[in-house]
Amino acid sequence: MLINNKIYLSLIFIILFSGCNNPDSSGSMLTQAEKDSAALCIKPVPPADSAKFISQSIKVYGAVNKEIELTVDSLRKMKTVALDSFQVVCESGAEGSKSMMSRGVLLRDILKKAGLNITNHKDRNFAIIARATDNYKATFSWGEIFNNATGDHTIVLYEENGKPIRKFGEMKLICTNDIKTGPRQVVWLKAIEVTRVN
Ligand SMILES: Nc1nc2c(c(=O)[nH]1)N[C@H]1C(S)=C(S)[C@@H](COP(=O)(O)O)O[C@H]1N2
Ligand SMILES: [Mo]
Repeated sequence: MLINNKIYLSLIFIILFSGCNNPDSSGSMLTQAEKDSAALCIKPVPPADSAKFISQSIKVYGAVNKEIELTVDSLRKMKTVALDSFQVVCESGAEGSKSMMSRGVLLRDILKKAGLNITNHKDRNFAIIARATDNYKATFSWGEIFNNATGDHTIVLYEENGKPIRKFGEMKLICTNDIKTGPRQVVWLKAIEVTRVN
């Protein structure tokens, strides 16, 4: 009986811990090349294809009073903010790109222009989703943008190193006070969606 119990316990241990050293125990069958490419922060795009990711305007839509579409030209006409330098750091800790002399418009001012569709004093649970042409996205909340310092640090850029953003343009969104700035940098920005959280 004692031996049987030991065998039984051993079996349970084997079943529970057999997946520990194998990150692919979920059954996915990725090749090494696919794993390497998934680990890259931005998929490398051949120059011939990069043009199709570039967005020339951003739509602001969803729970807003007025849907708007902004271009680099319309951003230039708004109140702009300048940034001396900005370092991208991936969630992994790896250093990404560094840029100097950037210029853009606060996401808060863009949202004010469209106007959040607020119906009463307690109606302030909105998710704000920055969307890119490659389906990359980052999320913000009403509280962060309108009632927290993050609102002063979330910018839609149209200029980097004193020049228009080309390869990853024409506009990108950044949040300079994130701990790791990579995750909420959205290059190839194409839309700002406002969703009321019900
Ligand atoms: N549109 C888009 N934006 C993106 C990504 C992406 O794949 N697509 N990758 C993100 C990740 S994971 C990181 S770390 C940074 C890398 O930015 P960098 O190339 O400027 O260093 O961009 C972020 N923005
Ligand atoms: Mo990343």
